[in-house]
Amino acid sequence: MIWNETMECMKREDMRKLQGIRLKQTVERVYHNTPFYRKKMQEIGITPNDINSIDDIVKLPFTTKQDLRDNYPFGLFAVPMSEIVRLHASSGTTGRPTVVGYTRQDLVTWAESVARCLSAYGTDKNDIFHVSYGYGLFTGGMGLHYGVENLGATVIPMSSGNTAKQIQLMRDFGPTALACTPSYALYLADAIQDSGIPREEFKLRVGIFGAEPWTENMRREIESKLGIKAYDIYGLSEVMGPGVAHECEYQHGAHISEDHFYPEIIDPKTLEPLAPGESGELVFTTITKEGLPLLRYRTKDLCSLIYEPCPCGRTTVRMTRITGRSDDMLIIRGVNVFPSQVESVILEMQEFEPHYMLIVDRKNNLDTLEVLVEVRPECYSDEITRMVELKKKIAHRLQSVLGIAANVKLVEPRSLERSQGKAKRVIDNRNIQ
Ligand code: DLL
Repeated sequence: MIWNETMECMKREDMRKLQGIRLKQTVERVYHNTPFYRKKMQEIGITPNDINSIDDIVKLPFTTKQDLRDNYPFGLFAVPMSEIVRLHASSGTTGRPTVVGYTRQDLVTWAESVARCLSAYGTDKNDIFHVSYGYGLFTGGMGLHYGVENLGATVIPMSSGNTAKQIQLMRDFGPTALACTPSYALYLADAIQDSGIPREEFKLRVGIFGAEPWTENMRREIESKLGIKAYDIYGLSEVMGPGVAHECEYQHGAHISEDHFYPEIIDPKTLEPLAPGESGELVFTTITKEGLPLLRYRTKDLCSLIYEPCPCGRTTVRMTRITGRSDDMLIIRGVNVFPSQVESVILEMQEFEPHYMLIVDRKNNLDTLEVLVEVRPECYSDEITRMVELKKKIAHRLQSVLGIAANVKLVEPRSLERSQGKAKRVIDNRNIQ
């Protein structure tokens, strides 16, 4: 089901024309209303008159999370505070949070973008959504919430936490769709199993998972444990929140609502745009946003764009799964390591649960990588030789995928801390500054 056929199925030339018009309007708005952008544009000697089509986007300056932090809290807003009706913030790992502001129209756009996602997942007004993304400053909970209402379906604003209550209400209210992080979905699946309540007592059929990287293996794991179809949803607070991109029934990349969010892929080192299909850093320019318009915002997310038409009928460009971030990449003994690589190894081996932790350290000037991984209850044994064999097996596989040796520690089922929000999978104890 296509929610907004005009926009989602538009011919490429028409879409580019529309994007050009909207880009020009955005550039005019920020030039006149945001001193930060006016200064940046003056520095490189351009004015809104230099922007006449979407191809001119490459003339514009980039924006980073640091720019938002430097102008904390509201310095990049392009409208007076009297026009801002909602604030959200994303907690950074360090320092000041990134604050985002929405006008009334921005909230309409956001709710529509999320409704497009939900529609593409095959849900409609007859569905009941259990939203376990956190409500509050995080965009996940409220982002999904208003999208569900826009769809006309029923929303259970559960938020995160209190798993026992979540399970009770999931059984009693009969939600057909679950929205949460993929790691919490796995956690819930285990908790449901532990509760002893038969799966038939739940009506779930669709899952809407995002906010953190996950893999195809993890998708299969969630689908089989919960008996649902799991879909990817992508987004980031700075650009809007959840709903920037979504999968369709073909699940071959996530369609970007490019009438609102214009994507580019750049080389994160040279900052040069890459050719269609090449992998690099995803950059977004918001072309309809009023409260906090962003020019060429560097997401640090690594992926590529698929321009070929999709059999679902949507013509919007698709993004592949995020394979890592240009800034969460670990360099261990000179080798680039992404936590998602470790995850893919763990998930392809049946003996392990999809719960793991990487601990990076530096001993005697040498980087060390320890991988803690949970063994499935049925494979866990007191027999040392069996455990040693298992450890060897995964260590070998990790070495071949990562290109470096990891010190593997097998831990008991359920012993690693579970996350109810975004999973924390890496502890980097090195102090390399
Ligand atoms: O995580 C918004 C969101 C909420 C998306 C709920 C989907 C569902 P932030 O907290 O600003 O916003 O974090 C944004 O999370 O740059 C990615 O690195 C990561 N991320 C979000 N969705 C996905 C996804 C929300 N589907 C950052 N796959 C982004 C991989 C994702 N990574």
